Amino acid sequence: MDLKNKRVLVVGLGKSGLSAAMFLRGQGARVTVSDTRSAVALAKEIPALLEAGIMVESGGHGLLTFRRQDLIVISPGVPMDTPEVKQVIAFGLPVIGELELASRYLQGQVVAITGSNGKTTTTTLVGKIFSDAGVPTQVGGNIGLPVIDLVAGSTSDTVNVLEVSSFQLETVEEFHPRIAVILNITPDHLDRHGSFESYVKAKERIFARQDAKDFLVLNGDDRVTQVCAARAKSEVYWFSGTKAVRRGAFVRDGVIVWVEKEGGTTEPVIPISEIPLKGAHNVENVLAAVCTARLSKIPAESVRTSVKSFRAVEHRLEFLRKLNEVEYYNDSKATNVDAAMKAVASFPGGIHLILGGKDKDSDYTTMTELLKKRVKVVYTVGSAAEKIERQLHGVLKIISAQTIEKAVAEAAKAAAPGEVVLLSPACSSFDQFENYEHRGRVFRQAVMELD
Ligand code: UMA
Repeated sequence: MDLKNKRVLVVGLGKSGLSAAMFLRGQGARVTVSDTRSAVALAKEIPALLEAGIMVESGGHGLLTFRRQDLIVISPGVPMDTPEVKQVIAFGLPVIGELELASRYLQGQVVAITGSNGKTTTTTLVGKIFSDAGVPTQVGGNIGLPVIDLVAGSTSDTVNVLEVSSFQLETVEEFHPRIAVILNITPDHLDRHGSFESYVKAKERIFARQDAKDFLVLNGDDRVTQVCAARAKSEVYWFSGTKAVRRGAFVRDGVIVWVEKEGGTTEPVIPISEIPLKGAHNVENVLAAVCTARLSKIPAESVRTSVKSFRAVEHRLEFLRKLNEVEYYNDSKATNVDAAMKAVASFPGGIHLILGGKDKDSDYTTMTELLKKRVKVVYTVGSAAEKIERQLHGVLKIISAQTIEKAVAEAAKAAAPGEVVLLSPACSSFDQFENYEHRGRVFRQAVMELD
C-alpha cells in the first residue's frame, strides 16, 4: 500500500492512534488525527505530533475533516456507528483499523488469539513458548502494545503473537493469521456490538481470510466456537478440558496430550499438576497454547519446560499476598460475568468477592448458583453496585462498599484464616478508573497497606 502523500485520518489518539499516526507519517502520508478529548487533555501528545508534521483535531470529530481523506484508520475504542464514521462509510471512503493497517506491513507469521476470556494469559504464554524455543518472537495487540509498533522489528522469520479483540477484528479486511485461536465466546461488550450475534460475527473475522494451508484452533467445550468451525476454510484443531478430541489437545489421566492427526498417536505434553496457574480456565488456556506450539513444530518437551516456568500475568488471578492466613488475589482483568465466574470457580469456597464497576448490560443473576456455593460475602463497588445488589438480593450477604479501598478494608476484617479475598469485578473499570490496570493497582496498594 503506497501511502506517500495520501491524506489519512487517524481517529482516536490513544495508544493505537498515536502509534498509527507516527507510522503513517513515516510512510510519507499527510496525516491528521481527530479525538473527542480536549486539547488540554491531549497536551502531552500534541507537541510531538505537530513536530512530526501531523495535524490535530481535538474536542470532537468534524465531519469535514473526515470527508477530506483518502483513508481513515480508526482506533479499536471508536465504535463503527460513530456518526462521522458511518457517514464516510456511506460515502465509500475506506475505513480500516490499526490492526488491519499493521498487518499489511507486518513480516513473518501471525498467530492471532481471541476469545472473551483468557486472551492475555494465552498470548503471553504462547509468546514465551515460542521465544523459549529460540524462535524470533514478538508479542503485541490488545495486550497493550499496538501491532503497528511490531512492524519495524519484524522480519520474514518472525512469529508475531497477537492478542486481538472483537473491537480490532471489526475493522479487519485482509488480516490473515497462519494460526488463529478462539478460546471461547461468551457475552461481552454487548453495549458496543449491540447483540451477541454481531459480537460472534466480529470474532469470526479472525479466520475469515484463512485458507486450507492455515490452522484454526477452537475450544471443543464451547458451543459457540463449535458452530464457528462450519464456516472455516482452514484446518480446524480442537482443544478440550473434558473429552478426547479427534485432533488437537486434551486431558487424559491428568496429562495434557496432543494428537496431530485423526487416529494418530497421542503424545504426552505436560501433567496438569505441573501447570503453575489456578483454575480450570487456565488449563484451557494451556491446551490452546499447546495446540499452537505443536502446530508450529515446537517439541513437546520444550513446551512443558516453558509452561512450568510461566507465572500468572498481572491482574489475571494474580496472587498478591497472604496475611493472617487469608490470600488476596487481583483479577481486575475480569471485566465480564463469565471471567468473574471462572475466577470464583478456581477456589473451593470461603471467597470474599469484590464485584462492580461500570456495567456492560450484563446479567449478574447467571452467577447466583456459583456464588451461593463458593462465596461468603460480596462487596459491591462502582456504578454497577445498585444493579448487582438488586439482581443478587437474597442470594448471599452483600456489603455495599462503594470503593475498592473500603471493600478491601471490610473484607480483611471479615475474612477468616483459610479464606480468600478476590477482586474479580465482572464489570469494566471506566466509572472510577482509567482502565483495569489502574483498578488493579489501586486494589494491590490497598492490599499491601493492610497490616
Ligand atoms: N475516542 C475518540 N472517539 C470515539 C471514541 C474514542 O476520539 O468515538 C478517543 C478517546 O478520546 C481516546 C482514544 O480514542 O483518546 C482511545 O482509543 P482506544 O479506546 O482505541 O484506546 P487505545 O489507547 O488505542 O488502546 C487500544 C485498546 N483499547 C480498546 O480496545 C478500548 C487497548 O485494549 C489495546 O491494548 C491498545 O489499543 C493497543 O492495541 C484495551 C481494552 O480495554 C486493553 N481492550 C478491550 C478488552 O480487552 O476488553 C477490547
